[in-house]
Amino acid sequence: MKIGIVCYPTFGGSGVVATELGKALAASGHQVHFITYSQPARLDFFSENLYYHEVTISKYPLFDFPPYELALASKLVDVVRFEKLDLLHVHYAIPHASAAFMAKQILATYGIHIPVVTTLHGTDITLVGKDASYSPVVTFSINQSDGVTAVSHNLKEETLSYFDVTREIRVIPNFIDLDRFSLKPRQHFKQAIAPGDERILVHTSNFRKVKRTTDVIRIFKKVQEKVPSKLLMVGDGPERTAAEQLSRELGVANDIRFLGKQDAIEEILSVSDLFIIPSGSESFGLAALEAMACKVPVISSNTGGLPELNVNGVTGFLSDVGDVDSMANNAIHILEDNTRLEQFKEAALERAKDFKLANIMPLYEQYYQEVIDSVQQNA
Ligand code: GMT
Repeated sequence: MKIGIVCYPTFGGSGVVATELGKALAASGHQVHFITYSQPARLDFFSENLYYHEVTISKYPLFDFPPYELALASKLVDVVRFEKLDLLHVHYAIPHASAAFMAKQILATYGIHIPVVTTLHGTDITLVGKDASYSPVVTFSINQSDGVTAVSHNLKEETLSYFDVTREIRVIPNFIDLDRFSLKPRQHFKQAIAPGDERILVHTSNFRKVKRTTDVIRIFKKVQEKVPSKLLMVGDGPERTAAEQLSRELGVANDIRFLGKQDAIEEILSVSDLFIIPSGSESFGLAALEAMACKVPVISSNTGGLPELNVNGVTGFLSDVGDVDSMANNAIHILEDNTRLEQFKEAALERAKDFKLANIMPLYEQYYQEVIDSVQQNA
């Protein structure tokens, strides 16, 4: 198949899923065309089946707000026509699904009926999408897509409850490349972080409010009172300053390392004992899956799609959003006993295997074919 992929090219979860999916599809023989405003972060090598088309936006002085959606729609028309694509797969509804709709209408005037699949990732529905300033467009463009996927059953239900969606939504969860995300021997790094053989807790995110990064610091403070430990905070974003400030106020700053944005997350996860993700909302929790693939159990909130990944009492524990005491007690329960910690680590890896790339990519391929067949029948 010749597949066009539209995504945010930055480090966010939706861009990572889109890029990894495109790379895997290309490796299995499909021709994949990425169409974005800059080179996706993880698209950093040459492959004969991978193409990149940059969307350039005119900076005409009249435009206080350059119309990215129009530039994207024009680029989609161009790439579909000249590369003869079979399907467009857009990740994150805003503004990709509506740009794809516009491109689809224009292409129809050339007699081309391009199937469009939209994947909903979470904040495009739970935060931004349901905002009144976007919701009519989000509803319309979901319904006008030829296929719609959501990354968890919970996100599917949320979408159906927020929007008047008539289109069937297929659940295809996030996936993990176990070749990249696996436990690597990094004893020297572990020794440098925890010279007294302390336990290592880790949190990775974009430090947005929804991630509740200050809860991570509060949980760590309580854990540290019972189990000698260190905390690695990976990523950057608006809440980082508040988290750093709180760690000073609570007197735990010397045991926390803020590492900023890191590419080789798997190296950091490889030295970690416990992953903390207390999010206020999380459609799937790709960061938790990455941790589990590196044998790191998960302390999470019980919101969104997290219960579909983290098995309570087996791969980690689930608590109500904001229940820092429960999360800390669960973390202590796992960390205070070597045998128990090892059981949780093994179980985390076993669960992660359910989401391995080889299991999930065929679900997309099969869905693409269904959507292409149905568009052809109706053309
Ligand atoms: O987590 C973020 O804020 C980034 C966000 C994104 O759209 O890039 O991630 C969302 O999509 C990921 C991939 O499908 C999911 O694993 C994340 O759970 C989801 N984030 C939220 O729902 C907050």
